[in-house]
Amino acid sequence: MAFTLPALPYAFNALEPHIDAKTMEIHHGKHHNAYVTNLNAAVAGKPEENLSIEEICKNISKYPMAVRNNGGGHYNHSLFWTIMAPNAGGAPTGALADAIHAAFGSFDEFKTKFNAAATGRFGSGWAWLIKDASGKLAITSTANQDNPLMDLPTGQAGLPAGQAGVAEVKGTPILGLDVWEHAYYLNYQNRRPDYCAAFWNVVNWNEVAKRFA
Ligand code: MN3
Repeated sequence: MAFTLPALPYAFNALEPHIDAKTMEIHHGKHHNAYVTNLNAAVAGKPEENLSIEEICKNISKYPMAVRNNGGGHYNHSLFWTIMAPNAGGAPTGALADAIHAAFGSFDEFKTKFNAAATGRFGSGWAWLIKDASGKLAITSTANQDNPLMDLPTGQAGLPAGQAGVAEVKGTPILGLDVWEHAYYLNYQNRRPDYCAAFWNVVNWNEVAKRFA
């Protein structure tokens, strides 16, 4: 098996009451697991089965949609589990806090803009905090399982009809929020803004700072 499902670094119920145990169990064990299984099937016997998932994302334009969808799903969820933790939340400190203030004015302003990206993403997708090539922070969002690492055109340009573009801004994700309904529907139903607000209580800023560094 080229790719494996990473173990969840905490118990299914560890993020309650913000994210419920049943959602975590299904999200990790069924949804993420399916991306891994389908990614392995899509790369079986091909050179890309020996690449890292980051390398695959950075060259995603070379691969079929099954690799884009399931490879993106594997990368995105692998990041998502680590940037959350029990007894977390609060505000970042140090160099990351400075960079957030420099880019967005204040931590509250950053959260407002990130929540706007998360709630404004129509249908399924992700909101991201990314570090761009110059080291600056930016907020963006992507549809489906795309992510800002992917070497695809911005907007709709150059893509086959019916395929959404990827992030308007490219860079390395350091924080991501899954806004697919499977991430919140059991507990929040249609109330995506409530889920986005609750997310701040479980953000693992130590891990985000490590990815920023
Ligand atoms: Mn998901």
